[in-house]
This record gives sequence, C-alpha cells and structure tokens, in this order.
Amino acid sequence: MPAPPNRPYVFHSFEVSYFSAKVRPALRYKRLWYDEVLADSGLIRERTGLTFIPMLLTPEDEAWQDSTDIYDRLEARHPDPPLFPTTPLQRIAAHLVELYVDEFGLIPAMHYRWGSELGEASARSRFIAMVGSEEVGTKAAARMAQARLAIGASDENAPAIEAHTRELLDALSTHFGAHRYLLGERMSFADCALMGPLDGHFFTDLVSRNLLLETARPVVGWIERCNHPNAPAQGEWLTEDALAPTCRETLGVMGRDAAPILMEGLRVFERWADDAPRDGKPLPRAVGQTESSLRGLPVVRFAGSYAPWLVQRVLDDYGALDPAVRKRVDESLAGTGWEAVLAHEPRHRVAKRGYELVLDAD
Ligand SMILES: N[C@@H](CCC(=O)N[C@@H](CS)C(=O)NCC(=O)O)C(=O)O
Repeated sequence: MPAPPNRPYVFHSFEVSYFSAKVRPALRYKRLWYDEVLADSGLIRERTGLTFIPMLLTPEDEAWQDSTDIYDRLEARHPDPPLFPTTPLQRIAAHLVELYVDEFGLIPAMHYRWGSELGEASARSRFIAMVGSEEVGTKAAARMAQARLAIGASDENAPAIEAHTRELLDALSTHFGAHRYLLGERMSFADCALMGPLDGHFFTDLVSRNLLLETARPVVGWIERCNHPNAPAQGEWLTEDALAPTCRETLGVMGRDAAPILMEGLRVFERWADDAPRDGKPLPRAVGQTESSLRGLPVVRFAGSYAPWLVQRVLDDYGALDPAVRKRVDESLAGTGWEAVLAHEPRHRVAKRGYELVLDAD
C-alpha cells in the first residue's frame, strides 16, 4: 500500500466547464481528498503546454490533463470503488457513452448555451461574473459562441439538435425511472462522462436547465445522485454483464445520430494521415473539415486528431475480446448505430506523447 498522501489533489476547473463536469463526479465517487480551485490557465499552460481545462495536480505534484487519462490514472491508483466495468458488454457500452460525450455531446451542449438570444445573454453574463471583468468575460463568451459553429451547431441544424436532445432525455428519463445509474445500481465512468454535457452545460445553463426541470425530472435526480455519490451505499452493476433495454435504447439514440458524423471525421483524418509525415511532431488538433448531416440537416464541423485516439481505445478493448464474446457484444449492440464505429479499421495509430498526440511510426 502506498503511504497516504499528506496533501490533497488540486482540481483546476470551472463550474461551467464540460470536461470539468466529466471529471468531478469521479473524484467524488472515489472519495478522494481534493481541493477544487478556479482553473489557472497560466499554470495549466506552464504545466501541460496546452490550454485545456480541467487539470488535476496529484499530491506528488504531477499534472494530469485529459479527462480520459484522468479516469485511467484514478482507476489505477484508487481501484476501489471501481469506475471501469470489467465485463465486456458493459465496458464497451461505457466506452461508447464516453465517445458520444467527447465527440458529439458538445453539439447540443454548445447549442443550448450559445444558440439562442436568452442562452447567449445569460451565459455571457455568467462568464463576466466568473472572471470579474466585462471586457474579458465578453471576449471569452464571443470566442465560445464562435466555437459553437466550429463544433457543428448552427441555426440551420438547431431543430435536429433539439429533436436529438428531446429523444435522448426521454430515453434517459425512462432508464433512470428504473435504475439509479446507466449500468445498474452503481456509477461507472459512463455516468461520469455523461455528466459533462448534462451537468456541465444542461443543468448549469438557463435554457436547458428549464428543459430538464420541465421534461426530464428523473435525469435531474440522476445528476443529483452523481454529484453526491456516497459510493459505499451504492448497489452493483447489473449481473451477468447485462445491459438494461432502456440503456440499450439510450445508446441507440446516441449512436444513430453520432456515429455517422464521427465516421466522417475519421475518414477525413485517415486521408490526412495517409500523407502526413512521421516526424514525431504533435498532431494538429484539427486536420480538416467534415460535411455530414443530422436528421437531414447539414452539419459542418472540424475533423480532429483526438477522435481517432479515443476510437482506438474502444477498438483496442473490443479487438481484444474472444470472438465468441465479441459476437455477443455485437448482437447486443445491433441496431444502435455503433456497429460502424466498432467495424472501423484504422490505417494509422495515434499515440500520446506527454500531453500531445502523435502519429505512431508504421
Ligand atoms: N480532451 C480534453 C478536452 C478538454 C477541453 O476541451 N476543455 C475545454 C473546456 S470544457 C477547453 O479547455 N477548451 C478550450 C480550448 O479548446 O482551447 C479532456 O477530455 O479533458
């Protein structure tokens, strides 16, 4: 057993930050001793070379950046209570929820925060209050309103985003009417991940908070539970690697809309990487633009180098399964839209070097 730390983790975050909301429930669930401080972007840049929020400093003063890596490292250091299911279907399902959150969930999140007059005005006011300066807060808000477009939310596709969100909230409401968490009666990293959009944006922002309170009370109950996990009092994930039909339905709402857009991004990345030099230099976070659609409306968004890395993680776990087990996973997920992602055969491997992504020499 390692000696108990004599100082806490320090969590650099914002209340309004999507990826902070993705990490926070994991820290609480694991009952860690941590200080949560307003993100110091100068320090984050100094420690990681990047400007991404959040960052977690360990008691030994290591800097951890990237919510996905943070989950991995927390699990390795503090395995009990567990965040990662070890049974194949539940584990792949949890990975897919995280993939949805990291790659698609930003679209509805940015739409509800910045895509209407009321949303924009209230979020801008919050930003100004948060930084204590009209000028700095207004600039940050303008940058984020612009990011909404880069991420793929627009006035034109707003009806499709809202239809997707309504369907997702309905599926989640049905599920949380019967189960406390996504995989049963215990939290997993899938719940933590989904807190990114649902707590970090939807429950934080005026327009979507109303939507949740008026149309999705069971989801609000789940947000409250994830924020107060009380891990020892939780039950267990469903036995025999089962996925509740309502969880499968939720995965279907996610996959049928997100997977085609994600696959288009992967294709753009593959073509870009075919000709990219293997010089070990950090990959640009955006390598091109994708044009796809959501429920018949156009979605134009950047194609990134992060999605291929995240998909690779899922495929590594999926590919390691015994063929008979993989067949069972395939059968359970048939019709959810995620089949295309699980069938993807990347031509290039993306690796992490420090905090940067690089192309593996092949
Ligand atoms: N992959 C990173 C993404 C972090 C991220 O994009 N954070 C947002 C705030 S929620 C950010 O810092 N955006 C600023 C930027 O993109 O420059 C993670 O999972 O932690």
